[in-house]
Amino acid sequence: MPDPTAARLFDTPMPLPLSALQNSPSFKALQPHAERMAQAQHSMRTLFANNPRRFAEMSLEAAGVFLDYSKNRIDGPILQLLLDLARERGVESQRDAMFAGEKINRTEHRAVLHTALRAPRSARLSLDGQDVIAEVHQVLDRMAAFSEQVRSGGWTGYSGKPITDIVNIGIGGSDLGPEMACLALRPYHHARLRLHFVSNVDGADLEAVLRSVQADSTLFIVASKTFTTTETILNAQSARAWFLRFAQAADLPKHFVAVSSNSALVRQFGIDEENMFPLWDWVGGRYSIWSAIGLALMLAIGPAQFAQFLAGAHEMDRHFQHAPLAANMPVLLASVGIWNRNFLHCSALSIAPYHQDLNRFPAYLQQLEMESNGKSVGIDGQPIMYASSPVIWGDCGTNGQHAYFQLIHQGSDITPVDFIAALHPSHILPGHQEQLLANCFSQSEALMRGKTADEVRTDLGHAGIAGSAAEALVPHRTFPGNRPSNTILVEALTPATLGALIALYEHKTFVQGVLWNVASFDQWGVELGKVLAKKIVAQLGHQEDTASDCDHHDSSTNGLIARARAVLSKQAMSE
Ligand code: G6Q
Repeated sequence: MPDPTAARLFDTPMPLPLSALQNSPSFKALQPHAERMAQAQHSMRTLFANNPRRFAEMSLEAAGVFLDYSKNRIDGPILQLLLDLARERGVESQRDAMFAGEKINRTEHRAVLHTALRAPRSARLSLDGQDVIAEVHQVLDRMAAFSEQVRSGGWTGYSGKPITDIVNIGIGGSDLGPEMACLALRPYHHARLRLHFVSNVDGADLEAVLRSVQADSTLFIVASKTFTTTETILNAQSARAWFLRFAQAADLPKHFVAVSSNSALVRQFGIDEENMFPLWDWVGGRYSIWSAIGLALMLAIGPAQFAQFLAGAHEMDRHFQHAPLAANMPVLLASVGIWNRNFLHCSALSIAPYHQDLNRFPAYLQQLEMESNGKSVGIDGQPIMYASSPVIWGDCGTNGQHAYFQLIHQGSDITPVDFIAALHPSHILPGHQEQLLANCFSQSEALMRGKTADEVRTDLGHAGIAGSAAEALVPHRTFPGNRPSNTILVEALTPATLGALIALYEHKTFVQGVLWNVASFDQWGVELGKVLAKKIVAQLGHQEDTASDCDHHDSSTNGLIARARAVLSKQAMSE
């Protein structure tokens, strides 16, 4: 099979057929608009100047989330065609199939029902004869009862002390969601409980946490859907070994609970079923914060606030299900992303939360979007001949402004930005919030407007720099502008608005996956990582210095293994 990536990257004349997406009438009709938008009279500066209603026309609110997508290189006809494209590619029917529990995860033959995890008790949904909503609420009730006990101090450690520290051991989807959400909802935390997250198999991660906690007041949550993930199981075993230096095996049930769908392995690890909170195969790892994987979050903020978190997401679900495409926030956000990726050829999207508590949100979205849509084969198994997920990266504002924003303003690639802010601060320090928001809004304005050479000359003139000295500086101080961004605002970062914000991006990712026709709910690239290291681990652990053991790889890998073995075996001998 020819490598489609090569065709895209090097423009080689490979005779590959156009895909259904590229053949769709709206996709074809959109192409000339990209050229049109490159002309000066269609720059965003001009579009704003010519239409005072642009912001009003290109912004909307749903589930407590406000989206301004007016600072994109789009206009009415483009937007219309993008929405036609969504319709032609079956976004509405695919969406309905997902909510109805159809097995839309075709490569794993599973339903995709994270939306059922936040449906109210009164909702109805059955899957393979099981009452999904009843099962979900049964687990939520168990989580709530457990959380209440821990939070009230009724659940005590082996010495009778209440729990003070909670250590979530998990990785990927079993770590990023709870960690991101716990950080985001910091002001809602129970005063006695400190939350820790251990994911990396690098023992430094666990060791640092173990140094900061006391065994008799620490609760470990081993969070692993499969309970086979090497990093998590090794970290959990090391945590248990550490714990048993202070306590007896009989004390384990007070200090170790599990979240998993694999009860046999949980039992084998030594955790009783009554200390295990289940999840189902129709919950993808990166969509699992709403399930028992959210236990750390529920412990931190309490069952009532966790219910608000679910309710916020559910409100966004209802909006996504029922709003017409032209007023449907996830569809609009996804469509603008498709325009930037497939027509303006932007290969990255930067996430800039102007809120310190959303520190881990870029990493969370990185997994959500890149793991879901980082694919180059369509659902039909054929190579796709267009770009799919952009690279998602970013950091909190205003820090990013003092670092990589240089590239965003003046770099050779155009990187769209999603600015995210809460209008109310989550602190009481005067003056900070105005600074923060001013920075957020002025960055998107500067990206859109840019600065012309004449404007630079005027500025230089005011600073007393003229003539050749000024002309030498002009190209460096000119900003092209016309660089796209979205701004997403919530009134305050609460459990409900955080839930809605996450659900917005989940559905955006879903819509883009449908348009790109990729299998958004599998992750074979991640699965590969889970098996690749196994062979080398065995080779690294081999103490005899016989190079032939690791000769099965290429010379680079063999050489790296040999170097590591030499150091590790010396270290083992000196211990
Ligand atoms: C998420 C991925 C992946 C997964 C981790 C942890 O969608 O599948 O990030 O969550 O690999 O898997 P376990 O929960 O099974 O340990």
